[in-house]
Amino acid sequence: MERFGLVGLPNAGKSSLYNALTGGGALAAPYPFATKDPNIGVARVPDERLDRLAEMSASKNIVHAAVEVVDIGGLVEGASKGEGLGHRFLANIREVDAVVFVLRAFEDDDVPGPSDPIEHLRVVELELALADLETVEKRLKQAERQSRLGKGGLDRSIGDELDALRIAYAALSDGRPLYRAGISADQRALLAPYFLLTARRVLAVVNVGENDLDSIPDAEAAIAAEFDQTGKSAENVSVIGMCVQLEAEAATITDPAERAEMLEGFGLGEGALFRMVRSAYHLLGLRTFLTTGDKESRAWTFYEGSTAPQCAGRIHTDFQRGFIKAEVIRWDELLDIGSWTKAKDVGKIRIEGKDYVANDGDVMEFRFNV
Ligand SMILES: Nc1nc2c(ncn2[C@@H]2O[C@H](COP(=O)(O)OP(=O)(O)OP(=O)(O)O)[C@@H](O)[C@H]2O)c(=O)[nH]1
Ligand SMILES: [Mg+2]
Repeated sequence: MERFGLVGLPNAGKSSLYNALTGGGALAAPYPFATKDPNIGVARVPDERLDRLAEMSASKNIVHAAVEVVDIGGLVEGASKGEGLGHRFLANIREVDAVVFVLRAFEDDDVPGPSDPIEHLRVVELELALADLETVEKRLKQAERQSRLGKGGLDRSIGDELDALRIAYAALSDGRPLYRAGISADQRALLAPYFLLTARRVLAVVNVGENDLDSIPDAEAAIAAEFDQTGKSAENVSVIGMCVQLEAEAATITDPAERAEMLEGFGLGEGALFRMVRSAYHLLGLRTFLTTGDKESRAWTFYEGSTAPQCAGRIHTDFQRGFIKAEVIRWDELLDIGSWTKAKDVGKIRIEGKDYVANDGDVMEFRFNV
């Protein structure tokens, strides 16, 4: 399962957000380093398409897609040199697929620490960039030595890697993280073995106070502008503002109607948690296909660009190995028609072969033999 790590300064609201996302009971407390060992939980990816298909099929069981969320301890200035939870903290980040920055914008006299989200962002970016700089510097020296030893018969792959390392080094020396350094996908792949902290995609959550809900759009814009100074971050970064405290309170209400009423009362619509999980999911290149029947309706995760057999493999490796064909229809088309059998009768189910590239929202059935 894909993993998101929550990263930020102490008291930013990471554990509160973790609890809201996973229904977990992590300690959220108004003192720094309340979290020492990471909390790991599972967040459901809400999906209205799935709910509606399940209703159509009168499914007994509904299974949502899910992601893993890791609540990591707070980071402080000097973390790259071992301050605070330092190295332990950095090791926890290396294990996640995408990073969620939690940036505090709420003011509360009972909760120590700065409440300027830009200050939070600067400290977090600088510490992660410094940690990466150390890794890249070491590897760069090594690679330069290797390429000198290679003399005339310079190994091509080392040459490409050297280029990537030099670009990374230049950006990191400026304190600029790699997600906004304009690194190409090929260069990123060459740097992958070094598990760099800033080479992954970032979703920034700006945690706004419960009395400042009107300021959410401005807070989002300010952080987005900060990220975009170089104009090179667009596809790697996204920003979402919310009041974590209110979202967390709403998340504890189990009755959906009551929860909706509370969020509505604050003018928060469906709430920001759902939007946050969906945008994190999307940012990672994750997409969903669906299966539906009277026993079960289910959302399955696949990577953007996957073919029909690769999607089949998400269900079972046998399905991929013995893949013959996929029967496919878009979720909303199926819903309009009203049932799979009817859709088949009117010839609306497409037959797709092994080269078919799946789309987000496809409903699929696979034919295979083993
Ligand atoms: N007023 C207010 N308080 C909040 C908000 N979000 C979190 N808090 C409070 O801030 C304190 C710190 O929150 P945590 O979720 O423990 O913060 P953390 O980022 O996990 O902190 P560390 O684990 O120490 O790094 C708790 O007392 C929360 O109740 C908010 O939106 N408004
Ligand atoms: Mg915490």
